[in-house]
Amino acid sequence: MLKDSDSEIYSAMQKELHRQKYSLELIPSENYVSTEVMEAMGSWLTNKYSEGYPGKRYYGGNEFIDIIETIAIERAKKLFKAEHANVQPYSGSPANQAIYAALVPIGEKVMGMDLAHGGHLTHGSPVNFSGKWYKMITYGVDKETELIDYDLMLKKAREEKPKMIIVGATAYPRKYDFRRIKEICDEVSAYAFADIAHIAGLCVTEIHENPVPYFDVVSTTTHKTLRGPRGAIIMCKTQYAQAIDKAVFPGLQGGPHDHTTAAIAVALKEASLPSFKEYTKQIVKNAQTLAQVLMDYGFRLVSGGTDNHLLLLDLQNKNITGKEAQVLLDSVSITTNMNTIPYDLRKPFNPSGLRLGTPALTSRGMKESEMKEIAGFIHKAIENRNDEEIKRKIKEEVETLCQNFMIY
Ligand code: DSN
Repeated sequence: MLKDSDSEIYSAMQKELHRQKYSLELIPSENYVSTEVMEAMGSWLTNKYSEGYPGKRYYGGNEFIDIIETIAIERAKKLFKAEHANVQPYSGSPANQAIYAALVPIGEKVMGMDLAHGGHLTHGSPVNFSGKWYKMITYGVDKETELIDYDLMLKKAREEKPKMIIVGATAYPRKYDFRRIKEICDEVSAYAFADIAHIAGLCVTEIHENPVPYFDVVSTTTHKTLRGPRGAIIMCKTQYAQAIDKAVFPGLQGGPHDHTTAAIAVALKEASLPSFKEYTKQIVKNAQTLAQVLMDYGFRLVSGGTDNHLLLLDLQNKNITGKEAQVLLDSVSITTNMNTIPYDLRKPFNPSGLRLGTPALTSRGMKESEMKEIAGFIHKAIENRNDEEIKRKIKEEVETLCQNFMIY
């Protein structure tokens, strides 16, 4: 047993389990997977090498891995209505890198959402491969509405003629107009690429539109609203299937992580059940309740609310930075993450914003009344940030709430 053979790792794992059980997990990109997903993940499948694809491997002994990967592919295709699916990318960034590698020669122009407006590192940040290897054109949100400025996107696309346009973000609380983006891509003959990592669970349950059937290529991680293991899937039109598969293996990766593939398959089955639709509906109801009550307490939300699983607080009127708020909330067992807000005057390591999300709390079974209570904890902690006694009481109340919605 690990407990006996490696007490250092065992002890840290137990402490992390305790933290996950007794804190309120509000990071929008995190979730709690089912014990069945963990059973597949923590299994002997980690022992196998399977370079290649089902039926075409470079190692013997893959007859059962082929069954598992084929099931994962078929489930992804059915759930997302995809013509082709590749379930091998190790995570979201490698998946996105494979898409660039498959479709756009290095040095060409690609358009993505500005990181400072909610985009992802791989959508063109200068410190990432995307910004280093490609000529990145950015679009962002309008300063007043804080919604994506599609007119500016069209104008820039006409002027710059990028080879690919990426839609998707890590801190955008609103729906995307996928149809409009596809029209812009078509007008300038750019590949339409949607990175739906954050909202995949909402797309498969049609709470948000699913772009997979008509976009050229779509990537998603599997561990956010989709509630699977850490991993990724690329889906594309049949005409790009060979290029995408070659870019993943042998282009960028070696052997797939077969234990992850099995866990993805398990999560995809769970996501096809009617209960998953109820779950994703509740994620959004919870986010909207949290948003409304925080606004009632005087918090300013970027774009004035949310359509999805996340909210972005602008803390400037609360006289606290994102980093200070994150540390403060950590001290009362509420886990969040600091984030820049559009047009932020502060730097990313101590920005003006705080990003909150409801997928993990919703997995615990929490509903609107708990969201109201949690908004109250956040408000009280920020208002009484220097009062140790009040913070101690909030932490106790948080732990009692967690106790009533136990995981694992
Ligand atoms: N790091 C992820 C997030 O937290 O949103 C995006 O990849």
